[in-house]
Amino acid sequence: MRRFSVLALLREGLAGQRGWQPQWRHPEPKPAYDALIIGGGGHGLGTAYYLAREHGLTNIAVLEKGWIGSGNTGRNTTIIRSNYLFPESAALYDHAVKLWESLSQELNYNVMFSQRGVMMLAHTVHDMQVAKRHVHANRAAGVDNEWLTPQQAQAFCPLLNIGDIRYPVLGAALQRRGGTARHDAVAWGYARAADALGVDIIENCEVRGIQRDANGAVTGVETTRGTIRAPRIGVAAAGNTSVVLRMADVELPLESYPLQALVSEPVKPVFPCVVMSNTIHAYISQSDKGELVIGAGTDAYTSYTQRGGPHITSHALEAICELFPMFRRMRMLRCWGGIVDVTPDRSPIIGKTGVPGLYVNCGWGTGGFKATPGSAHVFAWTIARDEPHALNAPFTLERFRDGDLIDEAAAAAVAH
Ligand code: FAD
Ligand code: PYC
Repeated sequence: MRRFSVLALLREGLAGQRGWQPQWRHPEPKPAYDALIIGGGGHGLGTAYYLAREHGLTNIAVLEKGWIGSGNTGRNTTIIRSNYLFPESAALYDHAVKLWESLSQELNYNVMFSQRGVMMLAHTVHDMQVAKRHVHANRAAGVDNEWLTPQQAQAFCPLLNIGDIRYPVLGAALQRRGGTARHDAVAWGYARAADALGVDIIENCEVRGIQRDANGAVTGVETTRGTIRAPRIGVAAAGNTSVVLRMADVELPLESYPLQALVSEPVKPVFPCVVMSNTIHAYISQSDKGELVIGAGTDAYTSYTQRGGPHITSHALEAICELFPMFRRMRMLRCWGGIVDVTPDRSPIIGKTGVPGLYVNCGWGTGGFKATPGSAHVFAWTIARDEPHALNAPFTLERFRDGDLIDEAAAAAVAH
């Protein structure tokens, strides 16, 4: 069987892959749809999938200015967890973790979800107090989280240096149900499944304007591939959300920053879990390809450049080498940046915008990959019913007007 597939692969390679079927169609945009989603990342594609699958809206299109997954979905370090402080957040992120657990089956596409455990280190007494507060709050909300001593942390991740280092490890919070998934498989899996339900996925189609009628309601968009009409538009454009929403005169409380990550040369499996250090702004896991996946904090300055300062990654690497001395001689292969959209309380915005027919899903900052299925699921509900799902009702734009902030700066962890 193995021999057969290697031969088949060879044959396809030599024949220009003519026998491979495209996983989704590449249709020309129609003049009009029942709904449009701007942004072909995991959140936008997932939203289209749930709109079609759960709400029967199949005459819809996803408009992506580049290729699908070319934004933060394809740039992130894939850490998935739900150990946020407030019950509203724990409920939203845990909704996502539960959907992750069956996503490969749901989409019939292997998204390689691996619940290998996410361990967040504490290096100071203050870190310990914050981490224990999260452990207690999560357990009260029915979300798994546990406190480990330094020795227990090392037993869970044997490469961890708990000796006398610049950043002593005083303990760790461990969410065993946390882990990783394959980022672009999430975009591809949702795209293929949405396409099969009739959703048009239109790549290389940048939205340049949002059209509105005399009452202010949306009527369509102007794109690099022409005008497309629709009475409902959902925006899932991550770091570009402010730019897109300004096309409809909507100002959002968002700031966009570069966030960087890097990968090493591939090595055999050595690293069994995910480790994050919020104080040091560094985190690490090993991909199934064998690369160490390492992330850093955000730049201190707002920017749309998709690349950050080199001092940020070198700081993260110094810290990683102290925590895991075994990696000192590893060579880094490449690094990159994405633009993350950060709200004042470090929680997302999912809801209506004040412009009839225009909905937004944004503000995930450094941590929206983990939320992809849950966020897409409740955003689809919001667009289909013109009202929030119970899980995203606390995350609408009105909370900034009413002062009902959900301050997750400590749980958002990296960067903020
Ligand atoms: P995106 O994937 O960015 O999709 C938005 C899409 O909108 C883009 O493809 C873009 O091209 C498109 N677009 C923008 N403007 C327009 C327009 N005018 N017309 C048409 N299309 C447009 N989160 C975690 O949970 N765990 C992590 O470990 C993690 N690590 C990260 C590491 C890095 C380096 C970065 C940058 C982010 C990380 N994140 C992480 C955050 C996470 O990647 C994002 O929150 C999440 O992927 C956002 O998904 P999305 O679908 O909303 O956005
Ligand atoms: O939100 O868990 C997270 C995260 C890790 C790295 C970047 N974001």
